[in-house]
Amino acid sequence: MLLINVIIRLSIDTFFMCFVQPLNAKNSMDQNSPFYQHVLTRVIKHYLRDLTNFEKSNPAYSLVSNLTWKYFFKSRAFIQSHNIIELSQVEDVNDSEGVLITVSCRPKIHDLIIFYVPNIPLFGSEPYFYVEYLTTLHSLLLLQGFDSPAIFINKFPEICKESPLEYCLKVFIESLIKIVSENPNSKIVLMGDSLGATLILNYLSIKNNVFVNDAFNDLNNMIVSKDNDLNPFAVLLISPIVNFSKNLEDVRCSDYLGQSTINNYGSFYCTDISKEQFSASNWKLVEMWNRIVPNGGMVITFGDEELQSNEISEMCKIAFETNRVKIVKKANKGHCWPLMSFLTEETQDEKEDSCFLFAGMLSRMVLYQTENYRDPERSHEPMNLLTIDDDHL
Ligand SMILES: *[C@@H]1O[C@H](CO)[C@@H](O)[C@H](O)[C@H]1NC(C)=O
Ligand SMILES: *[C@@H]1O[C@H](CO)[C@@H](O)[C@H](O)[C@H]1NC(C)=O
Ligand SMILES: CC(=O)N[C@H]1CO[C@H](CO)[C@@H](O)[C@@H]1O
Repeated sequence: MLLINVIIRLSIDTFFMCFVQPLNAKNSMDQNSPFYQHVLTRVIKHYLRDLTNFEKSNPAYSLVSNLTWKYFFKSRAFIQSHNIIELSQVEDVNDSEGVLITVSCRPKIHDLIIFYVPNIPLFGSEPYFYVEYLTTLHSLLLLQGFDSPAIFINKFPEICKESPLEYCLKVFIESLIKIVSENPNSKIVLMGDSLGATLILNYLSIKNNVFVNDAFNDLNNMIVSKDNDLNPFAVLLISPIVNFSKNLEDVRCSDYLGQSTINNYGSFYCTDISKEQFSASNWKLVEMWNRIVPNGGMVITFGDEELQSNEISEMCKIAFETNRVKIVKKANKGHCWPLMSFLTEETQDEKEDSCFLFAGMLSRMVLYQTENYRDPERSHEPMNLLTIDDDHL
């Protein structure tokens, strides 16, 4: 029923936009994307006003509901005869709550585990949104030479949608401790989008004592009291939100994530938005980033049309000086472009482009550090998936 609502909504919006907004008047982001993307961003923008009201009876709920995405995933996988994803298997896990993607026919010892932190206010409690995208990435990791990669999507309780950073971090750290202690020899990569990416940055700054702050001491004790090394090997961030300062004038931005949504995020996520530890765009010292960026490196990707594009650029310039950060700035794209492209591009190649890119980067960052790859009996050599001629960016 909810799904039908959205479909009706989508078609009404499409109908209106065909009249109200002629194609040649679209902004550069929409001109360079399929029409679907134009429609989807308009619908998301409309519903983001309801952000804190995603009750199950709200039609907007079906946009995020894991039931919707589970159904989409199953039917699309069937239509495509499980093409390339046939080796990846998806299961719900109960002890550290979330969804786990693994390989059915490979050893239980994972050489690589991607710990995915969802965009908490939207999809934190509905992890199925990410399953299709991450399953595609997972199968490409297999082709890139990983022996038994796994991807864990962390599920956050509903209450986290409107909880401060500290509470979300607690959920995150509890799951991370479980994953790390169950897989002591795996290389852990933290990956997240939007507010999830922000949470990862905040986590790394607290873990590495970048700020001295009483409120964080409890969390720090929790991290330190465990024997496990909870520093990830590497990090991959998609469009982190880096500035929570309120801007009262409504900045004009063609992207779906606008200032009012960020104000909204900030009002529950930050106990005090003026404090510098919440907004990574205020972290101006290379010394800070030297502590934050893990040894294996950090990839930061964003679109040049998103609201905080300049702030992320400036932040990246400082982080770049650590020599361990790679920046991927995509032209004519908005907030979380890999996911938006995946949902709306028409050809399979274009949809999966970001998965190819990320799988290639992860293999360059991590593969040589895994034992299986160096072992003559167990190694799977990478296939060269990226060709120089393809224009990936
Ligand atoms: C997880 O919990 C659900 C319902 O509580 C149950 O049906 C399922 O068997 C459990 N899965 C595992 C692996 O324990
Ligand atoms: C953060 O946003 C505020 C309001 O838009 C702006 O005044 C400030 O310069 C921004 N901070 C940085 C570091 O870009
Ligand atoms: C993994 C997960 O969160 N599953 C939930 C998806 O949504 C349905 C309906 O809301 C729940 O019953 C599942 O537990």
